[in-house]
Amino acid sequence: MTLTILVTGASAGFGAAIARRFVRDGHRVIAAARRLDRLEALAGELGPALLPLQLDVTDAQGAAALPASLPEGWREVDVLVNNAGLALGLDPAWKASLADWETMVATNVLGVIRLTHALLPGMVARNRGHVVNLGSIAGDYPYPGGHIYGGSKAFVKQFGLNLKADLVGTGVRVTNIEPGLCGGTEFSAVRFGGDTARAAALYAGTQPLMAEDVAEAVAWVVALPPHVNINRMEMMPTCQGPGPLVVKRSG
Ligand code: NDP
Ligand code: 8X3
Repeated sequence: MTLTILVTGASAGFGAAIARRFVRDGHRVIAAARRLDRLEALAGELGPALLPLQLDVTDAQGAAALPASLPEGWREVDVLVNNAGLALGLDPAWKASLADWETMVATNVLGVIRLTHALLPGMVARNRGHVVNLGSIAGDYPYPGGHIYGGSKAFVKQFGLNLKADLVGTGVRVTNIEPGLCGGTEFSAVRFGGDTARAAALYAGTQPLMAEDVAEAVAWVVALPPHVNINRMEMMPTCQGPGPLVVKRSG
């Protein structure tokens, strides 16, 4: 069955890989992001099964108007992949920029809830659908400098679990994908304000997850039979693991 899938943040990283994967699997993808030129290049690569859509997920009106603004034949969205998101900075909380904190909340929290609010009623009315959120291990494990980013991803995780509680009895599924260290995307360059050398250093000597690994996970949870719901999927590269708690000793 051909699904209509809306992927936010499809101009780079995971979102572009997820869009590519779904089109190759025979589905139709509405690829949303702010950088329209990137989306049009993706459409040039993937053909008419990909519909570019310029969308800033922090724009409340744009999200609310989204379903009605889609072209005829694209309005019944079967799968929403809430992927657009970002981390800004890695300084300790007391040195962090309030504007950065607010941008992370606007994108990672408000963006997710607005698009979900816009598209969920249609899914419930049709008694089928799937909301796939891009959480993070940062929503599971705290780390220094993670403050609002980790907090936003913990929200995304718990929001998804609470949606699931409401959706019992409907055919609508909800999944939180929680990746760890992942290279080959713009994530760390964005986090470090465009400092690509600092971003590259983070991955030096590692074999991180790649965007295609995350796309594989998203494709798998969506392709499962309709009675199977993966609530959460935490994934790390083999070279990563949790660390010990820290105790600061005097002397
Ligand atoms: P990238 O920076 O490579 O891509 C982020 C995407 O989000 C871009 O397409 C960007 O597009 C889009 N985006 C950002 N802000 C907005 C906005 N206001 N409106 C619409 N789109 C927006 O990051 P990744 O692909 O690595 O990350 C994707 C998701 O996965 C994020 O939610 C991230 O938190 C999460 N994640 C990433 C991990 C990693 O290590 N890379 C690990 C775990 C989770 P544009 O600028 O064109 O709008
Ligand atoms: C991205 C993974 O560990 O940088 O969500 O927070 S991490």
